[in-house]
Amino acid sequence: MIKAFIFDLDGVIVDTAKYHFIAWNELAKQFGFEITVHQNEQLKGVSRVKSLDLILEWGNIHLDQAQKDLLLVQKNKTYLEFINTLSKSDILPGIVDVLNYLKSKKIAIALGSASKNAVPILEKLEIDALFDAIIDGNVVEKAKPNPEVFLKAADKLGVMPEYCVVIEDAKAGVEAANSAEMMSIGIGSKAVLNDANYVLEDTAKLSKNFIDTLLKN
Ligand code: B16
Ligand code: MG
Repeated sequence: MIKAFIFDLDGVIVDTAKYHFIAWNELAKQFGFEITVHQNEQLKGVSRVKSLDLILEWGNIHLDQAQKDLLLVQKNKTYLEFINTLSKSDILPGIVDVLNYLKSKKIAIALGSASKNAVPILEKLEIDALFDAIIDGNVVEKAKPNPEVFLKAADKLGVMPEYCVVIEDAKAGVEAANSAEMMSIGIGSKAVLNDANYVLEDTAKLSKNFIDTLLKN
């Protein structure tokens, strides 16, 4: 019996991946290289600290912690300039309808994101009030694929993990949901998200019919 839905943020509710990509690339350019689209895929769902480590590894750059901290602040500053332009119109197709439909069915809703900017993003999108629990990068210690983010969300909602459904666009997020013993719905390519219980090619496919089928089973 499904009692809660836990949504990832970037790639499920809003496409902020393109802004992360620009901000990380500005940083990489300072060191004389650029991040490829393929490399950017590997940054999805990965924390800011871990993303920087990967990028420095790709550029074969070695820095001390103080230098890394400065870069993390710089990257986030660039990223926030884009985030400040967000509005309701940036919410991915079908998401507002799904959130409202779940509310009407009295299904609990949580956010489970690696982002430390999750709350201001939801506020910009004007959907923060629809979430019964928000678990983000500020309260999670172990990054996806560790299930901590989703287990904390279930705990905050007071729902057993087996009654939760996770909506994720990243492979690491699907793995985290599976480790938490929750049902996983992947948004994106079947080839990448093959471990998910269901894969939908985009958020517009999260129809009322699809939700009803899940709730009935
Ligand atoms: P921030 P999600 C993740 O969000 C992004 O997919 C990932 O690219 C980003 O590095 C991470 O948040 C941290 O974001 O720099 O805002 O703390 O997909 O888990 O919602
Ligand atoms: Mg994501």
